[in-house]
Amino acid sequence: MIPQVDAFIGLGSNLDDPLDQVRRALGELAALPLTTRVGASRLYASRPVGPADQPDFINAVAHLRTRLSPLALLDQLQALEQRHRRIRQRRWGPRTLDLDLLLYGEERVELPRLRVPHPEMAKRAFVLLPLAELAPEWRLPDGRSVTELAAGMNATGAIEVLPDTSN
Ligand code: A4P
Ligand code: MG
Repeated sequence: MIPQVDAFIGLGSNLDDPLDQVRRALGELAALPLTTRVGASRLYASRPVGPADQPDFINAVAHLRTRLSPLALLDQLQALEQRHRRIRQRRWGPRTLDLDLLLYGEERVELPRLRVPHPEMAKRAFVLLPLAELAPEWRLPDGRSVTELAAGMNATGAIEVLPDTSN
């Protein structure tokens, strides 16, 4: 059996009640097989990266410990996206739920279906800010610190933490 591995998932939504999409998805991640959810960031509202003519996003990051392999975890994430009736349209366009496998332990994966670390993560405030909140001591496989990457983001006005009204 695969030993437990720390995995970080980026959640994003900008359609069909994004707050609800992300909150539900955080619960669904906690229920994945062979997996426990050990943490979740606060929710962040962010301006779209990529095409600007789309609604703002809600983003968050979840910290899992899992015995699923990277591809088995991706299968589970894609099944969850389908359950949220995600309609795939244009690249970087609006979506009801996007689940990205950001980090899987210290592993690198380079497959047609899966690249880990997520190739865009080090450039994206909507990933780095919630990730640094959740796991400030974490490093990418190349040694870069999550906290230092987040501190290097100039995202003033583009992303903000939402007040916690969920519970
Ligand atoms: N894939 C490869 N690596 C991974 C990975 N690490 N995690 C493959 C998840 N999937 C991965 O993804 C296309 C294919 O990537 C999948 O079939 C999977 O096998 P997709 O989710 O179907 O397509 P996409 O999301 O439209 O494209 P992409 O490049 O994944 O977009 P991103 O990077 O997910 O970005 N702005 C804000 N503020 N907040 C956002 O959340 N999100 C995006 C989408 C753009 N702008 C945003 C946000
Ligand atoms: Mg994606």
